Amino acid sequence: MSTSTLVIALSKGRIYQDTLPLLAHAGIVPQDDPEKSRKLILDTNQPEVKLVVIRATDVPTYVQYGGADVGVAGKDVLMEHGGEGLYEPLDLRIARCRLMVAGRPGANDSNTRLRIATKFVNITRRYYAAQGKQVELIKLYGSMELAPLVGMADAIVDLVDTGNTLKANGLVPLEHIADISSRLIVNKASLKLHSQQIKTLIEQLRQAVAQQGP
Ligand code: PRT
Ligand code: MG
Repeated sequence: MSTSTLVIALSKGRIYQDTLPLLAHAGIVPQDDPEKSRKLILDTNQPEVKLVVIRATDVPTYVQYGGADVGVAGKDVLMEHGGEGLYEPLDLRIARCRLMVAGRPGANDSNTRLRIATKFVNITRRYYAAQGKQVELIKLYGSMELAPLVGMADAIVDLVDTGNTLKANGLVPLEHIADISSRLIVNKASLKLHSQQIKTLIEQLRQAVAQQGP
């Protein structure tokens, strides 16, 4: 790839779907559909802009190490990653949800040390440490809701949108940790190298977000 190429990292699914209209506002239109294509680098209508479509949790890592110049990642993923080497200039206000402690009603009342199952181990450790509480963490990679049902954990830390997944499993939200939305992230070296290209992109996306409404 030429050095003037700008690489944008996205994840499949809701982030890709919600970012497309924002990119279109910036005049960037992908030439392939990542849900159909097996290609890892997608061309766009602009010869100097490429998209890479990767796992949501890998987006900050690609941008941190310069594998991509910019990316779109959930605040949950950024909080868990730590944000090292990343500049976060814009809240895109897409893929919104809440990061919560959830469990059976009253699960967090006990005075004994709680067992928490989550994929967000760093966030969870910090959250309880700030309250001076010792918890036991169980790292999972998905379907956290199952852990309390099979008696493996007292509670979970997970993302909640409608609350339907919790409800379907007899769980309730117990504590609110953070409001989540997706953010534009930029590699700090890229910002210097592609300064004008990236500043223009940020401004166009900022306008698209404002037009998108509340
Ligand atoms: O799915 P995969 O393992 O490939 O990766 P991922 O889960 O990291 O990616 P993806 O695309 O599912 O999520 C990407 C980002 O979308 C997350 O990092 C969040 O910032 C954001 N987002 C917004 C959500 C949700 N809403 C959401 N509801 N991510 C996940 N969920 C899940 C949640 O984990 C739970 O299982 O949906 C379920 C709850 O939804 P409700 O509506 O039943 O409450
Ligand atoms: Mg998912």
